[in-house]
Amino acid sequence: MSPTGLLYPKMTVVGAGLIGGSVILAARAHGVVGEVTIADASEAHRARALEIGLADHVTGDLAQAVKEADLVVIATPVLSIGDVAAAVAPHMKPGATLTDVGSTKATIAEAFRSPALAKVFPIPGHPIAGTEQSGPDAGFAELFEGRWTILTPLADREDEAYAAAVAKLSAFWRSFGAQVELMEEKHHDLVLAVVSHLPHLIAYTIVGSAADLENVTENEVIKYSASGFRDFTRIAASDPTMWRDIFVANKDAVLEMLGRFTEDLQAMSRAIRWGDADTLHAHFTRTRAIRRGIV
Ligand code: TYR
Repeated sequence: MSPTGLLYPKMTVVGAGLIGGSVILAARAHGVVGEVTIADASEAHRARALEIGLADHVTGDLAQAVKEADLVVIATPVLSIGDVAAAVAPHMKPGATLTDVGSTKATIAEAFRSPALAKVFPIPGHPIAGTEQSGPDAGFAELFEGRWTILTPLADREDEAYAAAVAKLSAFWRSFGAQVELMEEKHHDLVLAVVSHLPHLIAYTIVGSAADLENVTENEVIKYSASGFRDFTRIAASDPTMWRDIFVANKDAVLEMLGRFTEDLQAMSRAIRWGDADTLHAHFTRTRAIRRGIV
């Protein structure tokens, strides 16, 4: 139990996946929520969530699920978050908080600005945490410990009551070990495009490239993957629907970063072709220093 105390007597999580499940387990473990309801469109997910006792109530009925909630957390793939927000809007209690955990924020902030959400506190959010696993069994209470959660409060809603809702949601994330940062949503999407979306795209691409080779067997790829390939295969095993949605939703920022990356890759290619050892060494020295600044 954390010293924070009960923050939200009733919490509803839409989407019983890795993140939704982890939010529930973490919030329960630290005593910051009371009754927990899960809403999930998948019958299989609902059955499994019930079986493992992930929530007090499990339902497929969104309206019913959010009716009494003090906090609603949308933890579905990015492209469906706006639709879920629109669907729950007329049924939420005035003064309740609505948040999400999506990996992109601009399109979600747009949806959260809907006049239908004027009586609640919509606060887009993104915990920078995860694994390549998915589904109701994938969650664990410690997932957010020592990680960042970025909230992108709506600039046009910054009255006192809204600020208090943001402070409370920040306390919620902090209670189970996350550090919270507030950010403007477009800036968030640009930063995440380079630190998360582009790396995933590279992993998806390189694993595909290796699989397509005619004269290298799949067995060899797997066998020798400790030589750098292994981390790519882990990332490339991430949930396909989740990542499809991220690239559709964050098109502009990803294309901007991909353009820069492609130019830099061309420069590396030139250095290798001309045997420019100094350029290669200088580049690798710089990147090693960056890594050492991180860990
Ligand atoms: N799936 C990533 C990993 O396994 C983690 C992650 C992905 C975190 C997307 C945040 C996010 O938006 O390393």
